[in-house]
Amino acid sequence: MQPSSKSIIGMAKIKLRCWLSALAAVVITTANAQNPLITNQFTADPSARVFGDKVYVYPSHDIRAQPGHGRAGWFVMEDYHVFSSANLTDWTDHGVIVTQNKVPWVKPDSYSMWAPDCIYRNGKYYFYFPTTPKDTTVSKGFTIGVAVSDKPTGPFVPQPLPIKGVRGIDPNVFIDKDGQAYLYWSQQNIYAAKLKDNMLELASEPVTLGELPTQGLKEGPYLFERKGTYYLTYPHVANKTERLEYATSTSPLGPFTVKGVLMDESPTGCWTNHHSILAFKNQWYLFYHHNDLSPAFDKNRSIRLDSLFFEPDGRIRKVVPTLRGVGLTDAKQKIQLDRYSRLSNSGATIAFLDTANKFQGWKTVLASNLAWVQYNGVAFGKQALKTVTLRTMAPAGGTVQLRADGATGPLLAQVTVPKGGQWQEVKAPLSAFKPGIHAVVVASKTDTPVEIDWIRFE
Ligand code: FUB
Repeated sequence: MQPSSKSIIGMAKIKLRCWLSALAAVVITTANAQNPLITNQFTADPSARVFGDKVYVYPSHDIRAQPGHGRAGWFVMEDYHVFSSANLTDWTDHGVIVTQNKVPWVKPDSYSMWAPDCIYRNGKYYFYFPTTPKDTTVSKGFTIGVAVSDKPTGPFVPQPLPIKGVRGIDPNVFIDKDGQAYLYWSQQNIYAAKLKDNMLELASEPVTLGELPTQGLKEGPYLFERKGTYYLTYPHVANKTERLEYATSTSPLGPFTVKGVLMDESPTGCWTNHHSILAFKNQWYLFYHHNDLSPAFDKNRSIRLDSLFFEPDGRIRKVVPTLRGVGLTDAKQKIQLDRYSRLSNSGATIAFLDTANKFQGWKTVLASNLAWVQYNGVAFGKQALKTVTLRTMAPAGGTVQLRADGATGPLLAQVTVPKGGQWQEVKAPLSAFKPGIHAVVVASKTDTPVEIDWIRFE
């Protein structure tokens, strides 16, 4: 039987509705090779995992308090997104996976969806999150719940109740080689317990990991194993703000021996740090956070990523935070020089493009002759590129030179920036092409300021 024109229209409408709802959950790709990793929203407390051939990051999601929504001056967090990347350079936002008012046991509008974790077991992804229960007999403060999915990107279905017997924040789950799973969490101290095979219930009484520092807040535990050593890593306030420390053991439940600091306190006073550590394609990485996009308010944070190395005896080499981050930047993509590797001691500064909308990102300002900025790890490929485009502004006009590999390296291009108070894209021919991977140095040749948003080779 032929469908009637009415039913054809009906089917088309249904298809359109399905298509529109798929579009509503559409992924947003944010190409970004530098720190912070995500620049279109605040992200914090990154729990990163390798699932298949990709890295997935489950951060918490800071937002600004609005009248009647969240407490001004404090953490305001209502949901979680998940981000993925196959190369640690291009990140895809898969959208919201869990939101406070859709979890049956969560106190509505409590805006306390703090640092989560996610782990894979037997075909399911278990997402652990701490927040405030509406039933205060469960906990007067925080407790920890689980949401389960068939895919790392969701949909995650929250369990009807939080995990029994857990009070605290910052869940972290570790599965040992023998298949035993452990839950770690914090509430002043750091606690641990075995998890049942269903990953939803404790299988043992919680123990306090008591060999850690006794003075100063400890939170955000993250446990991993390498070459038979169990590393318990955690933020700790030894002085004024959190730094990342670690202790080791031959067993997931300790006893642990404190080993040292793996990242110092923030030099600019961001009070929290929260991290995770993983190996991906034969390199270890540290995910952590800083308040890059909100320098005046450190409860609006942004996740970062830097490489991590072990000494031959298994100690963790201290990670020095960078803006450049990890990975290579394709010469044909926008190269954000403000996420620099090196900057000249005088004349070069970094500033927000728009102080009223910091999500616009940053610019490099070369204020005087010879001021320079260096950006490492630009992948030029093999095929000769012919031009470079700068998004730039020079109120009095200016000239910059681009060189490969260093301030005295081969000249790639000289670019004259016409006088003007507006951003403009200025294109110049390349005088040389260097195949392969190079640092790019951009240096001013005039005493009048030149501002650069990004550069791109073609
Ligand atoms: O993000 C809220 C809280 O701040 C986390 O749970 C702590 O680890 C700290 O980063």
